[in-house]
Amino acid sequence: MVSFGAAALFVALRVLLTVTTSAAAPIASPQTTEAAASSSYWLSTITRQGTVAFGNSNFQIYRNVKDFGAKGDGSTDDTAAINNAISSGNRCGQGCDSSTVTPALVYFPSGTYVVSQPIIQYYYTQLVGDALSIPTLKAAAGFTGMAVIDSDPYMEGGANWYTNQNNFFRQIRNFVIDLTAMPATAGAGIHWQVGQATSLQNIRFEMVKGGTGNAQQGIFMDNGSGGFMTDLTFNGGNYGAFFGNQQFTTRNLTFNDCNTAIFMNWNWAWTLKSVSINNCKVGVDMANDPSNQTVGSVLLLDSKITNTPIGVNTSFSSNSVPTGGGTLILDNVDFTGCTTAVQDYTGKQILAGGSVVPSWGQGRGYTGSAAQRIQGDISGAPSKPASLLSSGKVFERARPQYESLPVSSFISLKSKGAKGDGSTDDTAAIQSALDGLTSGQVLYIDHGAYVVTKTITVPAAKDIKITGEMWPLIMASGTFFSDQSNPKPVFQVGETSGAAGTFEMSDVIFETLGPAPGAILMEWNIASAEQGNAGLWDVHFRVGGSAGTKLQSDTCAKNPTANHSANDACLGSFMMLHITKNSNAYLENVWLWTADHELDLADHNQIDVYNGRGMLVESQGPVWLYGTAAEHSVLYNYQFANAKNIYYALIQTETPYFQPNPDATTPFKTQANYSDPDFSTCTTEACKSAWGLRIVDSSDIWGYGSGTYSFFSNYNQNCLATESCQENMISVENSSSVNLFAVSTKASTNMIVQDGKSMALDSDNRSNFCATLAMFAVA
Ligand SMILES: *[C@@H]1O[C@H](CO)[C@@H](O)[C@H](O)[C@H]1NC(C)=O
Ligand SMILES: *[C@@H]1O[C@H](CO)[C@@H](O)[C@H](O)[C@H]1NC(C)=O
Ligand SMILES: *[C@@H]1O[C@H](CO)[C@@H](O)[C@H](O)[C@H]1NC(C)=O
Ligand SMILES: *[C@@H]1O[C@H](CO)[C@@H](O)[C@H](O)[C@H]1NC(C)=O
Ligand SMILES: *[C@@H]1O[C@H](CO)[C@@H](O)[C@H](O)[C@H]1NC(C)=O
Ligand SMILES: *[C@@H]1O[C@H](CO)[C@@H](O)[C@H](O)[C@H]1NC(C)=O
Ligand SMILES: *[C@@H]1O[C@H](CO)[C@@H](O)[C@H](O)[C@H]1NC(C)=O
Ligand SMILES: CC(=O)N[C@H]1CO[C@H](CO)[C@@H](O)[C@@H]1O
Repeated sequence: MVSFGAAALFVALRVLLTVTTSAAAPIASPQTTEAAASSSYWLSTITRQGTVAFGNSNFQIYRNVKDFGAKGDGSTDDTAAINNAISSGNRCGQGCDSSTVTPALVYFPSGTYVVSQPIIQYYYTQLVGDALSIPTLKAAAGFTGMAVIDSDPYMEGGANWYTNQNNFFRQIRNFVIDLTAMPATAGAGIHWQVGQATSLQNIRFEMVKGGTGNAQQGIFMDNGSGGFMTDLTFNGGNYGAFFGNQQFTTRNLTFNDCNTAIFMNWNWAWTLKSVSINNCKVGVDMANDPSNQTVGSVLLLDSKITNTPIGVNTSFSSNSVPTGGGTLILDNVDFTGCTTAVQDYTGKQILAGGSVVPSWGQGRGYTGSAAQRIQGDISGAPSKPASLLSSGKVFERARPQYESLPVSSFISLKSKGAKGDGSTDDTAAIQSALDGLTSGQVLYIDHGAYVVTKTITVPAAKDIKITGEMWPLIMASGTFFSDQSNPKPVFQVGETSGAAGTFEMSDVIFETLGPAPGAILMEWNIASAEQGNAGLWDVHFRVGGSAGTKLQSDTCAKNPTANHSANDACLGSFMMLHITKNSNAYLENVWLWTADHELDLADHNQIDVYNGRGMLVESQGPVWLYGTAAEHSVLYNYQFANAKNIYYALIQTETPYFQPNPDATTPFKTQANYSDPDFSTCTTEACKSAWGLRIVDSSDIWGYGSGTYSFFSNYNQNCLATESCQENMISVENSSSVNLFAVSTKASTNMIVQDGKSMALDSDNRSNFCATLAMFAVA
C-alpha cells in the first residue's frame, strides 16, 4: 500500500474516458418498500440495526437500490438511481482519500438494471446482488465510460479518485454483468483498481463473442495492491480479464469463448488457482514487452485448458530481461485440449500440449547451492500431503453466503443486548449470545464497534457461524490485555487447542481500542473433522489508523527525524492471529494490517504503531491460506513454528516503515514459548527488521507465491537504490520439505537465509521490481 512513483507503470495505451455522474439528484432514504422485499434472501429482509459507532450514528448503512428509484425492469436507465443509492449521505467519493465511518451495503434485488454510464463504487462499499436470483447489470447500447462498475474513476488529466494501492475495503458479489448490447469494439465489466481487503465473488460476465475488432473485457485492472477474487465466469470478449497489480490471488475462474482468457499486463506476483479455459485462442498471455518483461511471476495451479490452441504465451528465455522476470510455475495443469502448452512470444513451442503437466517452471531456480535459470519439468518434486488435497487438487471453499437459510435463522447481536457503540463493554453480551445459539442459527453482527475487555470463547462443539454487516469492529480494550509477558486471547475460537467442532466467520474486523500489548486478537484452536469447515472469509485485523482506535495520527505521528524508542501510547497487540498446534484452518481473503497511515483524520499521515506479531501458525495442518497478507508487525509478519502441512497461495508482507528506528528488538520482548526470533546474531541495524516469513522447526510447507517487501529504512527510501532496506527477509530454520514457488522479495539484501546462511541474493535475481526466485526447495 505504499505509494511512490517507482511502482510499475506498465499499462497498455488506452482511451480513458472521464465520466461525471449526475450529482444533483436529491437524497432519498426510505428504509424499505414492497418492491424491495421481493426475494427470500435473508440479507434483503433482515432487520437493520447497524450503526456507525465513531461517526454519525444515524448514517444509513444498508441501501436497497429500488428504494432509490432503480427499476430493474430491463428498459429504464437506472444509472442515476443506483449512483444515488451508493453516494447519498456524504460518503467517501471524489476528493476523499479514505474513511471507515461512512460504510454502505448496497443491495440489488433480482432484475435487469440498464445503465448508460459507470456505477461508481465509493470507498468502503459492498455491492451485493440477490444470491437466490442474481441481478443483471446491463450496459445500454450507447454506454459511455470506463466500465459498468468503476472502483476508482479517472479524472481529467489522468489522476484517480483514490490512490490505487490504498483503495481498500470493497466487495462486489452475485451479479451478471452484460456487455452484449454494446458494439464489440467497446466495453468493460468492472474497472477493479484496488488494494487489500477487497473481493469479487460469484459474477458472470457476458460479452460479445469473437468477431473482428472485439475489444470487450470482463475485468480491466490497471494497477493496485490486492487482493482476492473467486467464482467468476467470463463468456466472450477479447480479454476475459485484463490484469495488472502488485500481487493478487484468484481462484475458480472460468473463461469460455474469449479471444485471450487472461491478459497479464504486469505484476510482481500472481497466483491463478483452479482456472478453467474453454474455446479460447490463448489461455494466459504473459508475454507483454518481450524486450523488458513487465510480468514478474505467474503461478497456474490445478487448472484445465480445453479446445484452446495456445496455453501460455511468454517472453522468458535463456537471456530475457530482467533475469528473474517472466517466472512461470505450472502445477497440475491439464493441457490436453491445447496444441501448445507454453510458447514464446514469437510463436515457438516451448512445451507441447496434449497432457497434464504435474510440475513445471521457468525462472531462477534455487534447489541447492546455486541459483540458475531453469525452464522445464521440476523433477523430483515431492507430493503434497493428502490432508491438503481433495480429488487431486488442493482443497478450496468459497465464502458461505447462507442463501438457503431463512431470515429467522439469523440472530442479531444487538437484539441479544450488545450495544456496539464503541464504549459499552459488550464482553458478556457477546459471550451470552454465542452460548445461546442453537443448531442451524447464524450470529449476525450488526454494524457497530463492540468493546471487549476479557476473553470471549467460541464453544467448539456448538458449530458456530458468524457473519457481519459491513465489517463490524470487535475491539480489545483495557488492563486485561495490557501485559505483554502474559498475553491473553481476545477471541478464542475453541476452548483449547484441538477442540473438535466447526466454525465459520465472514465480514468482521478485529482491532484494539488503544494499546493492547497483551492481546492475541484471535486464538484459533478449533479442529474440524471435514476439510474447510473451520474457516475465515473476508475477516480482517486492523490495528490503529482508524476512528475509535486511539492509535491515530494525532497521537502516533511518525517521527523519523530523531532516534527514539517505541511510544507506549502507540502499542498495538501482542499478536493478531495464533493458529495453535492441534487446530486446522481455512483462511480466505484475510488481511492482518498494522496501519502505516491514517484512514480517517484529514491529514492521512503516516503513523508509528507497534504491533508485536502478525500470524503465528503452529498447526500440524491442514492449513490453507488463500489471499492473505500481513503487514508492519515488529517481530515478524508470518511465522510457522513446529508447523506441518501448510499451503499458501500468495502471501504478502511489508516491514514496518519506521524500522530500524526503533529496531525489531523493541518494544516486544522475545518469548521462547512463542518461538520468537531474537535477532541475536545480527551485526547490523538493517538486520534487526521484521521477518516477512520465518519457518522454524517445520515441515511440509507449500508456498505458491509470496511478495515480501521492505520499502523504507526509518521512512527513507534511499535504500531502494541499492535494494537494501533490510538485510534478510525469509528465514528457514531446522525445517524440511519446504517448497516455495515464485518467491518475490523487495529491497532485502538476502532474499532467503537457511539456518543463518544466505541462500539467495537480491542482486542475483532482479525482476521488474522485486527480486524473484521461481523456486526454493529444502528437502
Ligand atoms: C496505475 O495506472 C495508471 C493508468 O495507466 C497510471 O496513471 C498510474 O500512474 C499507475 N500507478 C502506478 C502506481 O503504477
Ligand atoms: C466455482 O464457481 C462457480 C461459479 O462460477 C460455482 O458454481 C462453484 O461452486 C465454484 N466452485 C468452488 C469449488 O468453489
Ligand atoms: C526495464 O524497465 C524498467 C522499468 O521501466 C527500467 O527501469 C529498466 O531500466 C528497463 N531495463 C532495460 C534493460 O531496458
Ligand atoms: C504473444 O506475445 C507477443 C508479445 O507480446 C505478441 O506479439 C503475440 O501476439 C502473442 N501471441 C498470441 C498468440 O497472442
Ligand atoms: C509463556 O511464558 C510466560 C513467562 O515465561 C508465561 O507467563 C506464559 O503463560 C507462557 N505462555 C504460554 C502460552 O505458555
Ligand atoms: C540515530 O542512530 C544512528 C545509528 O546509531 C546514527 O547513525 C544516527 O546519527 C542517529 N540519528 C540521530 C538523529 O540521532
Ligand atoms: C528441529 O525441529 C524439530 C521439529 O521438527 C524439533 O523436534 C527439534 O527440537 C528442532 N531442533 C533444534 C535444534 O531446534
Ligand atoms: C546468475 C545470473 O543470472 N545472474 C544475474 C542476476 O541478475 C543480474 C541483474 O539482472 C545479472 O547481471 C546477473 O547476470
